Amino acid sequence: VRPTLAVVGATGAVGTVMLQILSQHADIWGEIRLVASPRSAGRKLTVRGEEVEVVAVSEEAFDGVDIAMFDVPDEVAARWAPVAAAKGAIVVDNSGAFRMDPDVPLVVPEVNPHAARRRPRSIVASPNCATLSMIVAIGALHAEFGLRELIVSSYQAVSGAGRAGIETLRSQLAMVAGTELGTSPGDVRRSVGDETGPFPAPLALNVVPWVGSLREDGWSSEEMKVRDESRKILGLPGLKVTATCVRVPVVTTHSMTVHARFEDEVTVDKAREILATAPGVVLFDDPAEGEFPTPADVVGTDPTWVGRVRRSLDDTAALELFVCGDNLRKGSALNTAQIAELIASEFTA
Ligand code: 2RA
Repeated sequence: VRPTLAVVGATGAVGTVMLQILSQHADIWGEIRLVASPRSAGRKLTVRGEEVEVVAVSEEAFDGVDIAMFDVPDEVAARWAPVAAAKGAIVVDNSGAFRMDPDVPLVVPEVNPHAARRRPRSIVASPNCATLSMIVAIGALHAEFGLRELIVSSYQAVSGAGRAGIETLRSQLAMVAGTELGTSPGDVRRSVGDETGPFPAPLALNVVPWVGSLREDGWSSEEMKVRDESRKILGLPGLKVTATCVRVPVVTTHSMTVHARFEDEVTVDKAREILATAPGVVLFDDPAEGEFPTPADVVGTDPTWVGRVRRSLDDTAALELFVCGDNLRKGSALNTAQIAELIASEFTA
């Protein structure tokens, strides 16, 4: 029997991509039920070429559901995922509500698929999009070389902050287009005024070294997520991780520079061989030909793109990389869908 799937949060930026992915992938599902907040109930969305009416989230909405994919704010997942689990569904949650819960596996199917099988709360979590922009490539290198330390800087797209992020960037770009702005102190800030939307500073013609909320000692929530999630996914509780997360004027696709130090000496040739054959990774790396990943080329694709592979000049056990990944696809909807498909395969095994 084909499992019944619920998509909770189907009307959001990520939910929209989730429906696209469900329509593009092999159809393994029975009924697909679309669940959202009461204000979205009644809307009709298309999935698998059929129009489906959105129902309001409620206990009854989970009757008969085998797997429920959640893409909702943390507090909504915290409230409703246990309800869905109590009704017998296995929840795959894209929010941050349960990622660090020791009874909830944090899963990237290319890296730690086995972890999805132990789920005492019937909840499986999908990582944050910043972590997902690099972890598939890093996981492949770790499997071969044994990772010891990560030092990363992210260049994060505005759609990570949802539709409001996209609208804010587009309106700011319109304000600065055709002007001489970006040449004197504070000129862009004055022009943009309070049109900064979800961001603490203007994004147009700028970069903002802040993503998320303030945590202890000046770290951001995003930087702590990259650190904590990388350790949990790779099963390396003592892994040294330093992240600096920066918002950049890109609509969709996160990028990261990565310094990765391993147990022993590594070679670029071996690293390239691993990356060229790793599932979910595309090696695009020929600077002489101007070939390296950029968000403009990667957006809308599924893989993690890797380029600029170099060995550190001062450490033969370390590599430098540049990675790009679509934060709405592999960074959110695709990874969640892949976990759901992985669990669904248990139904048909
Ligand atoms: C962001 N990773 O980019 C966070 C949440 N999606 O805003």
